[in-house]
Amino acid sequence: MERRYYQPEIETMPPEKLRELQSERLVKQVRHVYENVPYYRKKMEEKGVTPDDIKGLEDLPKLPFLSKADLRDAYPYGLLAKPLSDCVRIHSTSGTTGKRVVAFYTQHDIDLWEDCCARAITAAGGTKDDVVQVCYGYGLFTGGPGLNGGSHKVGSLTLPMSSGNTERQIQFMMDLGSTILCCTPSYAAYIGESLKERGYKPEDNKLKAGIFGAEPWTEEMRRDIEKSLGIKAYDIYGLTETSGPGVAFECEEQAGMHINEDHFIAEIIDPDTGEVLPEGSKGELVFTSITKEAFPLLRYRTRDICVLSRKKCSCGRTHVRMSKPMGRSDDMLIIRGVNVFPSQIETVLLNEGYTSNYQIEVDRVNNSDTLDIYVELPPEKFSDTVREISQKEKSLAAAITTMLGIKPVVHLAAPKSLTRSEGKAVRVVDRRKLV
Ligand code: DLL
Repeated sequence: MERRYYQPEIETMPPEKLRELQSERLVKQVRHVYENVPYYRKKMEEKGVTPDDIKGLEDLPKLPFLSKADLRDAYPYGLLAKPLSDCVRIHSTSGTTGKRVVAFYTQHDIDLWEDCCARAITAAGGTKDDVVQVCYGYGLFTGGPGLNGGSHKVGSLTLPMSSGNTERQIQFMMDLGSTILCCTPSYAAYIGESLKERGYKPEDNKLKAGIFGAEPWTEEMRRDIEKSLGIKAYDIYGLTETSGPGVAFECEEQAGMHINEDHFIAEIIDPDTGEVLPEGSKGELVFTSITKEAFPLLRYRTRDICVLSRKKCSCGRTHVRMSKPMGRSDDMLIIRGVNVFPSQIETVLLNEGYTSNYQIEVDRVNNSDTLDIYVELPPEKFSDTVREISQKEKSLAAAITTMLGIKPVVHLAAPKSLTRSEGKAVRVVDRRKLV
């Protein structure tokens, strides 16, 4: 098979040289952050570290961690390392209590991020002759803009579809002969089903590959999607805080995602103790971005649990591979591609005059996530008429939709009818088998 690299000299850089490059960039980045981000400087001072203590990769564990809580504390500008006038874009992800995480980009940051996405598209076989249909959401979410930029860099014809309007997705796919599909795996599965319902066979479309991520998906789901669309399906990983999609991507081996190590240093830590774990251990993934200018997070705890492997890959890339995330070390759920914290739902319930007796049930039916919320009526809201109950359900569902951006089905239950737990309350039942 022909070699598919976008930046071959970097993607296949000998490991020792890559380590040297990381060391050099880390030293520079720590100084940049220390000098420009008072919030992080204070954290370093509290740990008794100065930029002079960081001479290379081996000194990384001396630095303090950053977490989502820091991002909320420092919201909106507290972690900015460049003057706002040098920034050209923001992206954002929903936060726990309505406060969002906002990430800033200079033009240089956008450029490097798009390179990462271009590497992913090239690894999936994309060239300037391809037609790349991007149906990740566009807007504050990083999915659409990231893959869009990557596709431009590769020189492919880019269809900036955004998500939804499946009828139109299918029409463009068929009429314009899309060859690469970029969206969440659940949407890919849905498009596959929709094509079948309309009488199309897998060989009727021109697709050859798909680049799917932003939510957990299984090998079984991969096989289903590959079969229903007649393609090879590639995983892609990333998070808003570190730029967006393209932090890591799969090559033709489909055996773990190569982390773009010239831009990100990856560590695996014990989520309870913070101790750095040896290669091959399962733990929380931590990233240090060594090239970002505006929002350069050092030792950022992703809360994603996974394993790293430095085993040689037959694709020729030398960058470390991460496994699919196997879960999270916090309670964040990803439902239909949207990050959801149970506390967001609880906030709405309490604001609307309900109690904290509720249960969230998540399932995946026909490859699409379902969200059901069972809520106890407080005695004063209890009513016997079906109409009144159904009105209350609708208005509560609307309030939750405003908070989360996705629509739940709300089921109101009689006072004291939900099982009380004797220990920790089990608020979330996730029936999806994602790993
Ligand atoms: O989901 C960025 C992205 C867009 C990635 C498009 C891939 C494709 P956030 O909304 O900030 O950013 O969510 C980040 O999503 O910490 C993981 O828990 C989860 N996640 C992202 N990619 C994958 C994946 C985008 N391939 C959070 N498999 C991360 C499993 C994923 N989980």
